[in-house]
Amino acid sequence: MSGKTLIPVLGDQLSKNISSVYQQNRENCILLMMEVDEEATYVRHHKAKIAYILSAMRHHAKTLEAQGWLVDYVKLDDPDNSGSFSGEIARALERHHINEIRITEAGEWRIMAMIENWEDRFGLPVTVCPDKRFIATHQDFDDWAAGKKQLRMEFFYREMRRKTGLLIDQDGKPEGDKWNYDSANRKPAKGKLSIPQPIRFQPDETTQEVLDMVADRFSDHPGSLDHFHFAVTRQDAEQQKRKFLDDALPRFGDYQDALLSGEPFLWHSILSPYLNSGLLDPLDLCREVAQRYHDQDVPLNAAEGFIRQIIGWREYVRGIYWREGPDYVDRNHLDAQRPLPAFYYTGDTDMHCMAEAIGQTIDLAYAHHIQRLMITGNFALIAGISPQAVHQWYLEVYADAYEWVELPNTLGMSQFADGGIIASKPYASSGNYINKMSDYCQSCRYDVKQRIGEDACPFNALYWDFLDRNQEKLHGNNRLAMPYRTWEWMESHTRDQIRKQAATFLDQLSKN
Ligand code: FAD
Ligand code: DLZ
Ligand code: SF4
Repeated sequence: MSGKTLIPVLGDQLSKNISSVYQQNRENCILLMMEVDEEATYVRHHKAKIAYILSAMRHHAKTLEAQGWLVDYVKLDDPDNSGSFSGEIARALERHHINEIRITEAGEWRIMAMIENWEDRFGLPVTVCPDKRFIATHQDFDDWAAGKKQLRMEFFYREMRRKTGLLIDQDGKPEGDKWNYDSANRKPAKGKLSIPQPIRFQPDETTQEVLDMVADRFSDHPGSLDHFHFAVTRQDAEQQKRKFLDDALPRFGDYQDALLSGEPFLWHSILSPYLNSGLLDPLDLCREVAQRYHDQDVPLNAAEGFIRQIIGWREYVRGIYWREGPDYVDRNHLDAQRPLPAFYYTGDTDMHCMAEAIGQTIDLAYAHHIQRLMITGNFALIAGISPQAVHQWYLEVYADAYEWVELPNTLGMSQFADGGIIASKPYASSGNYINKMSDYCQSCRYDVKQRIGEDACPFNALYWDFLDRNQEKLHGNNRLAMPYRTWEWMESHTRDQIRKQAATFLDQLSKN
């Protein structure tokens, strides 16, 4: 009797036509879905992130079964569960007569290394299929990058616009004659505004079972389950998508960089967990956004701004992740060594901006881009926290975090630890920027206008101290010429006071 094909379907491969399964014969295949301890604990993922992934996996398995696939589903609390993907493949090979393994490439170097072992370990042919959910293949990205001194997202993005035809007019030019409307995307959210709220989905029986199991098994992991709100099925994710397109997209462009107390979502889509695990398709979503523009439902700065995030940034960071290799994670250009302060897990700090961003992260496993970049990321950067510690935190706490997308954003864009492959200058700022873009400073115990003294906003002294500490590596950066000139123009005793202020704060931070 000839054997079957074993197709492991990983937790972020929940797409309708995942390449490993696409056009396979249902009779000849066994789809293996594995809940394993190793994936939940290689870093201590937020409880809600684990619950989201496991519940989405369970719902997806039911859909696949209803379509006639044979699904072998291993639950986390199965007493024989070996705890790892490789261990579960070994067990599945004992249960079934298998003559080959087929899998879509994984989203992490760690898992790819594991898969590369399988042929030797199991003595079976292993086919690794390319992940077709992205617009650029690895080859496309490498071809684009070849020979370039700088890999700027903007130029890659234009290639992706041309490749997809999104917001390209009949003459092959960008809609509105401009590629990028970023400068029209920087309004602070001030004045009377009606902010749309995403749908909060109530847990069904399957989700409740998972929530109970996660609460029980991962009680020492960060985060709360009390506010669990995720869609866990394709239908619900589609519903959330429509809500975003109708209510938030029209103003997404204007307020993309805004920050507001007590408003975790603003005009963002909250769709990243669904895009990254496969419940939503990125290109379909962008086509719908472009259609809304063509139907004159949304302005060009909104449609372009949104599409840029997906076919630009999202594709670009993936390209960088795979191009830079498995040791990208170890880079530390600025040699930052400080441990992550404990308040990153509690939000217990007097810095109101940090308390807001971290507090909602603990509650919701979500923060929007500017909170990640200009609040928690900016603070870690100017305080000299180890980029590896910062990376681990971001990978743990966000429901959308998988290494291919999280690492380049954290280590590259936010911490400048790759020396400028992604960002042309460090995203470092004083309290001034935060005050301009948010209302946070109005209810903070610190004074954003002060640099020195008990009440001075910590971001101020830390910002200048960061530039001072890293002169050797950053002084030659043209984009920092202005701030360095300002620093040099300051009286020498002012500079000393700033250094002292920063040192006292950092000293205190280490004791927390
Ligand atoms: P929206 O603002 O509505 O944007 C729409 C979509 O665009 C997002 O859903 C996402 O798919 C995509 N997108 C936007 N910005 C980026 C970007 N810089 N890189 C990749 N995709 C982008 N995004 C993740 O998906 N996973 C991560 O682990 C992650 N870690 C990050 C860590 C740091 C330090 C920073 C600065 C950014 C990180 N991002 C990450 C990017 C971005 O912050 C999130 O994609 C976004 O906040 C998700 O919320 P949203 O769906 O409401 O996004
Ligand atoms: C993140 C995660 C978690 C917490 N648990 C599982 C799991 O039990 N089973 C599974 O297939 N996937 C899980 N994942 C997602 C994987 O870590 C992800 O598929 C890999 O990191 C590849 O990107
Ligand atoms: Fe943050 Fe400083 Fe503003 Fe306080 S004053 S909210 S610490 S930027």
